[in-house]
Amino acid sequence: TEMASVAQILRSRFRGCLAAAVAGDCIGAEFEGRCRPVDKILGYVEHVNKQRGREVEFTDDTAMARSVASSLIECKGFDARDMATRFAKEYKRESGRGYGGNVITVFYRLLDEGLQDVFEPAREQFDGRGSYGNGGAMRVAPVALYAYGNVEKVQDVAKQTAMITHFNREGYNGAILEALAVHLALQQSKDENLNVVKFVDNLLEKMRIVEVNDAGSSQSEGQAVGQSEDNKTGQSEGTEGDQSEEEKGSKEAASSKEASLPDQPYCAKLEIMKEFLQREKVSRQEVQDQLGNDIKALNSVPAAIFSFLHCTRSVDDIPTDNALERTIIYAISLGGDTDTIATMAGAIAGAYYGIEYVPPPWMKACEGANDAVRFADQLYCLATGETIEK
Ligand code: R7I
Ligand code: MG
Ligand code: MG
Ligand code: MG
Repeated sequence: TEMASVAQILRSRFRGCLAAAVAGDCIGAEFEGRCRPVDKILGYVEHVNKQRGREVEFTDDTAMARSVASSLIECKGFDARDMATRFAKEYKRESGRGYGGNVITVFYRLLDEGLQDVFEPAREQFDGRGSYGNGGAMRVAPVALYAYGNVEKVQDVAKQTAMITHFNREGYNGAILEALAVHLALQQSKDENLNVVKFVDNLLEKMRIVEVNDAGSSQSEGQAVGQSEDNKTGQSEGTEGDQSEEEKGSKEAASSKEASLPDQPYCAKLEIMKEFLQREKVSRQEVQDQLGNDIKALNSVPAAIFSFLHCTRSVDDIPTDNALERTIIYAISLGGDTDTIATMAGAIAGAYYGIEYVPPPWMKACEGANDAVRFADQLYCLATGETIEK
């Protein structure tokens, strides 16, 4: 029936989201921290396609996404303490998955059973500024599935799950943006070509509210949480007193510009992305320079979203008709934090194209790909209240 087919498509998209996220992490891991010509990546994909077992291993990105998924499933909802404990225990079980350099300090503290506030260790990272790394965003896809159909819940739970390790606004807002992109991808009809500019406009509309609401709320200026307002004001008055009128004027101009852009850094990146998408050609160099490709959430979530949108069309040097495959290869070809950019791009692409687009050889080669399908089915049941007969 019609209804059954709508349900089947949605279920395929849930599966595609988590399976492509795993594939992006596994395949992208080979190139993390490097920037290789696209030929080398295509060659590596050929190699992956010939594997018969589960040789291509996942990294921390998938390890943590699995904890997010299993916590939501087991608790039938978000439980910060349970999720935090899963992160920490998983790290203790397999610490060699390539975790971020500082997040492991949080894990050790989370293992302490006397800990009162699960968010405290993350809050104290980097002298009270919290981590701006992409660790909150890289693992967030299961949240968008769990909260399917409720955009407020998507944003709220994305933020909470990120804050267990990433208290910096760039860290958790990156998780919100990635979750919104997955959410939006799940909702898009595939009957007509995706309007990529409208997709970005949708994200901009949501992120404006997110970024305006917590601008200056905490760590945006590198200010330690807890530093008193008096102290801040005192400092700025002291400096301005010594300046000439001319210097003062240019400083005011600079700070009013800063108020509109750096307070909304994700919106600024989305505006650049929109401009890129309206152009005939965009070089990888421009994407790297302007959107970024590193471990900062701000310099990787936009690159992942762009990879998905850019690859809805053919890409000259990536000769595949499969747009999901193209997305992951393109994301990796941006270099830098390749496993993470590819896992985030994969999650969005998978949510749009569905599991049928994840190449079967990848499902076979990538460690954790089948588990991802199982998690997706369980999240589907949780989100829709439907049951899947096995
Ligand atoms: O964000 P996180 O979980 O790392 C994820 C990355 C992904 O690429 C994974 O694939 C894995 O390779 O690691 O881990 P964090 O330790 O919170 O952040 C990662 C790194 O970002 C830290 O080790 C720091 O080098 C840097 N960093 C900061 N540096 C200075 N000041 C994050 N926040 C700050 C900061 O506030
Ligand atoms: Mg990793
Ligand atoms: Mg790493
Ligand atoms: Mg990485």
